[in-house]
Amino acid sequence: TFVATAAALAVSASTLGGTAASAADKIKLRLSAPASATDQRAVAMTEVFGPAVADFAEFEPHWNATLFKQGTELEAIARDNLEMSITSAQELAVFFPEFSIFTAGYVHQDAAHQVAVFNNELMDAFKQKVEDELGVKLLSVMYLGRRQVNLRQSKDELTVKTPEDLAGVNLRMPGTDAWQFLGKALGANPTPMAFTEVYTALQTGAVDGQDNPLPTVVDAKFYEVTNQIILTSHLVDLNYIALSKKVWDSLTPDQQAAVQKAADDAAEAGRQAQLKKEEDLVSFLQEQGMEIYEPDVAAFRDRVQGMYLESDYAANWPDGLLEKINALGN
Ligand code: KDO
Repeated sequence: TFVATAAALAVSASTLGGTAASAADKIKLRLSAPASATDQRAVAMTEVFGPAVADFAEFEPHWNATLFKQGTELEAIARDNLEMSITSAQELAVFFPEFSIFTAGYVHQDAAHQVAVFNNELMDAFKQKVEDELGVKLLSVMYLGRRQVNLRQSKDELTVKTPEDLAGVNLRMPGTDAWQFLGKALGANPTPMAFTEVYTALQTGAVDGQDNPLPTVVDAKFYEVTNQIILTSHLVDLNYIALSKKVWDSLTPDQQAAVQKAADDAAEAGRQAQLKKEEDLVSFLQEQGMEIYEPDVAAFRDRVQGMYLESDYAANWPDGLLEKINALGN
């Protein structure tokens, strides 16, 4: 019978000295994300998260959006078709408009501020809603970096000092409304497009530019098909490590604690690696012939913040929340 067989298997496993679950018994944790395997978040998940849960879970990441298209992962988790993703506030804002506060330009100040906000009680209601209504648990916050404007045009062809200089510039932004609004707030003409299509679009001139942190510009080799980077730092970008709530509920308390710690440790390792890259990569990019310079950042900040505050987005932000977020920064 099945019971007898299972008991026999358990005996043979313990005879072999193994206490860990066999591969067949392990919980499978498939993660889908558009990031490449060499992106620092991916490296941290593979090298830190996976091994830390290996006793009871088989971590199976799918990078480059090969399992699910960018932006469809949350729904896949909600429908029990996927266990994990590295999601964004922009994607969550599609379901819960109040998440747009974390997508607004010039709100988060730096990596430490992101962590302080995520771990503060002000996040409790956000996390709870995502669990209750989407069946997704947000485990930890990952640092993507300061997003910069990266264009095909040389500085001679177009020098960008203020948002007005971006008028008519066809800027690829990721594909949700929150991202398009940010592109408009920067003064550009935003075009939605999946991350995996951006390199070719830059190469062929289908778009004039894109925005991402410097480590992404290097990792995705956008420097091969662009000529300048304007250091607007318009969004200190974050991601959340997302796990199916159903999977979470199926874990023992010890396993839950291990998953939580693995996620926090991976986020921290990825954050430190990404911060270092952000600093180190300026000279690498310059060696590749990129022109990198600071615009009038105050002009960008004023316009972006002003546009958000006047927008419908701000109408969905809980009263006093922006002040609480600001108070957790410098
Ligand atoms: C992008 O599409 O530009 C973006 O940077 C958006 C982020 O939220 C994140 O999903 C990221 O892509 C991917 O992980 C690829 O690095």
